[in-house]
Amino acid sequence: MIKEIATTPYSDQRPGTSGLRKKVPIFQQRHYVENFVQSIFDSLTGFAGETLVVGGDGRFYNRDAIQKILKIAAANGFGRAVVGRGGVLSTPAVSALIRSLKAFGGVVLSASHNPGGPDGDFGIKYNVANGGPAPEKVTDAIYARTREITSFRIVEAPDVDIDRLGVTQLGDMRVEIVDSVENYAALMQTLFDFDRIRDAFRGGFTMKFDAMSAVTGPYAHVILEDMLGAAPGTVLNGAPLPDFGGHHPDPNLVHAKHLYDLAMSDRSPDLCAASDGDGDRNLIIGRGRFVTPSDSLAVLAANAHLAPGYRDGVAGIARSMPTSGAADRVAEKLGIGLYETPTGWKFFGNLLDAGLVTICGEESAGTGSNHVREKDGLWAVLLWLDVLAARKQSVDAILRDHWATYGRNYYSRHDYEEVDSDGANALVKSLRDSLPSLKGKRFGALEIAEADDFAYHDPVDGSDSRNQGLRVMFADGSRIVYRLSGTGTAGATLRVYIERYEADPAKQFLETQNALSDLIALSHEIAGIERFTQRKAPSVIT
Ligand code: G16
Repeated sequence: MIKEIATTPYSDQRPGTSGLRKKVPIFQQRHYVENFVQSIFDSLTGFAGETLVVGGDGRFYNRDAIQKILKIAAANGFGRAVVGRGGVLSTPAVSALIRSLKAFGGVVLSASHNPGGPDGDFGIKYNVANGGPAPEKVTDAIYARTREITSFRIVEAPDVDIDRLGVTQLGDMRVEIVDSVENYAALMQTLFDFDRIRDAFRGGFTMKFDAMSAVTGPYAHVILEDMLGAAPGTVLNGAPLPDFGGHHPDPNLVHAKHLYDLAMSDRSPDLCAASDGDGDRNLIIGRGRFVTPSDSLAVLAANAHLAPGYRDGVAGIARSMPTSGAADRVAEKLGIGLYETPTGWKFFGNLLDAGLVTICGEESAGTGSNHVREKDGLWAVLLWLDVLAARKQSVDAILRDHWATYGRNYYSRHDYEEVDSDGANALVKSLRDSLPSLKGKRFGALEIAEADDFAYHDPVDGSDSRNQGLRVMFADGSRIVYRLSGTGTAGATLRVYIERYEADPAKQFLETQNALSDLIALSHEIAGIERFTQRKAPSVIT
């Protein structure tokens, strides 16, 4: 039976960089989830009888939210819902399922790399028929709707058993519970040379993959250990836990430091890798060599043709604006397009759909391709594995060769987390106001060539996105970029991205923070970081 239930709007349901992310207790407020989900459906048309994919990273509140979403979807007229067993699907697996089932869209439940648990974070994101995050015009419409919603529609029925594979009926909607891994693993087999990778493992290649007690555990066990023959024990922390074991499932050098330490030790396997809460980010560290996400994008783009799924080459490369320019040099050499977009995977969707780009990446540990419309952590690991197996070289050797060919972009991101929002906003305003006067200013050997507020014009749909990050660009090609995170859930997070290009092979082996030290000092001075945030140093350096 369908019920129409009266509700009152919440004022804080504006989707950020990647859907609505808040602390769990906020989502647990009365009708908070219901309002947002009904607002999603109110912003869409033409889904009567269509298929909706639903799944999340298994974090705390995933199961409760799924029951609500299914009942609201059924009441709103969807014909079929496809749900990963236990409500578990990685973000790229949702994208893959939407595409292979030709579904109308999907709902992804995750707060990505943010901690989980009763006091942790949760999130809801809507993905459209191409498998990617809804574009801004849709998220804007959803937000507008959340501000005026007065009721939602829901089927009154017992909860669906989401742990048993098979089909059940919920009102007029069919609910299919499917294996979380199968469809995704089959897609990976079409892209990579599994025989070649299997041979490498048989020949003694070793790796550790840390699933961080998050969603990629089951995927990695099946693909790396069962299908590719990696030694049992290759996958660490492979059982997904609702609170990620109390850890921060963020595969960076702070939260995956143990992996970094292992890779730098004499016990290092050939490859250390990790993925985040919902499986879309990746960390790649070879024996003795960390690969920055920006370099990883460039190396993968330059070598993708070695994998069967990309043997015809790469049509173009896209990167988010704050991502380093390493990929630009690869695009230049290959004679293909390079697209610079705002932060947020949703901006890659149109470029991928139009066939303008094949590979995309972001400094925030995201890399992906046209196989889905999300970044994809395991995909990046598998492409690295395939390239390593094909070239029969170490990660370090491949990176050195890359820098010798293209030059090295020294790159680091400094995050000031949970700073006071008013202070952070004041910093951005003050810096934005000072942009016109920065051009031509000299700081020692560094001269500011250009300073602006990044704006993006989408070449496919013609839409414009403004205020996407403050760029200070120097005459020698160095850059400092400032922006506020759109994914934090407490206070504000100021991100400062610092980059310097080094063409001289003799100078390509400095420690990164040392290589960037003058720019780092300048990043404080130009924006008055301490004055506005009361912080002398960043909380996370990646
Ligand atoms: C999300 C987005 C990414 C973005 C990242 C960081 O990743 O999908 O496109 O780069 O957030 O965004 P911000 O700098 O605004 O915090 P994820 O892995 O959190 O879904």
